[in-house]
Amino acid sequence: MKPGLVSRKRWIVVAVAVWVLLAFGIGAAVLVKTVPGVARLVYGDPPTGQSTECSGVGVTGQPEWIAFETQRGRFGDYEVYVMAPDGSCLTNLTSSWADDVAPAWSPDGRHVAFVSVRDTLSGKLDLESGEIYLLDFDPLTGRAVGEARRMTDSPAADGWPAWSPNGDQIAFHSDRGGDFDIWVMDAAPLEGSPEACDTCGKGGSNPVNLTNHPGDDRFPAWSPDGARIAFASDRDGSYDIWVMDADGSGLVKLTDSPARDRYPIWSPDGTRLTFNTDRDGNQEIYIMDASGNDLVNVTNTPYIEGLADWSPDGMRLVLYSEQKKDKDVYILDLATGQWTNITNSPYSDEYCTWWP
Ligand SMILES: [Ca+2]
Ligand SMILES: [Ca+2]
Ligand SMILES: [Ca+2]
Ligand SMILES: [Ca+2]
Repeated sequence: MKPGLVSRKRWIVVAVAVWVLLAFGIGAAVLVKTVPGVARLVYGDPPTGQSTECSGVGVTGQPEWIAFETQRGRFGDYEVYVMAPDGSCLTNLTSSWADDVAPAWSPDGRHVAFVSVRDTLSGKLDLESGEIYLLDFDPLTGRAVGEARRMTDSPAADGWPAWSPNGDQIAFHSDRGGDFDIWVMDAAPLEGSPEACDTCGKGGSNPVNLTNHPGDDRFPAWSPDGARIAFASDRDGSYDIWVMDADGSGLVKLTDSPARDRYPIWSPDGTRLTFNTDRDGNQEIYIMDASGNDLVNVTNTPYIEGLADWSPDGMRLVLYSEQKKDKDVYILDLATGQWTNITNSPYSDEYCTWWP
């Protein structure tokens, strides 16, 4: 065989190989970009027994959903999941490679605000500063609609979103002022494409610092009538629960304990609050009335309990507890004291919130 022929054949083999590689590479990239199912497999969630027909109907006969953060992402990252109050219809709402945490329902159930570090290098919340994102949700199917879009753009840590009852604003905590304070920003525009939401504004639309105090002010919760915002602050030396009018005036201290009192959440009728405290040696959920009286330890376990949100009828709490090897989400019936583990998973299931 002439040397020239061999080199030409080699050239043809190399050219064909390069073409095949390019074709498959581009094809695969297009598939991943354009086919939602493929994207889910690539970035994806482990099998969860998702149902295709889920109404999420609770005891009220109306749709009810519980959103929570869980460390069951493919890369050991946190995702925001949603489930019906009996633990069925489990669905991954975020499916990102990075940590997605702290979900908050809009009052109409059509949006979930959450905290993510998906636009950072490490994707780990303990290494990066969180931003607040917004995802549309369909309460009739229990599924996310479209892609998440970013609401804040600050080098500071923005977290713990909480909606105003009229859906117009989101309260959050941020250290963008140098230390942690309670801020509010506009929630709108809620509709439109991700491109349209770039006009949401860098740093959120109309951010206002409500506390503006050198103390550590965190974990806002808006009262159901919209008039007040509860939060935790260490301005008197240890974390206590405080409440202020929604414009930042009228500050009142509700608890006074050398322990850490944090994570206040209002009952649906606004007459009571749950909060987390370690005043009894380990973390428990307490309920008090809205003026800070009649404190009751409703968990009273030797285990760690996290924040507790209320069922729509105010008769039960959804909370996370470390009663088993890892954290799970439980329903606690306030009348009977009965606990029901609704995640029962080997993953860390935390930060749960009940809609409506
Ligand atoms: Ca994630
Ligand atoms: Ca502060
Ligand atoms: Ca406990
Ligand atoms: Ca678990």
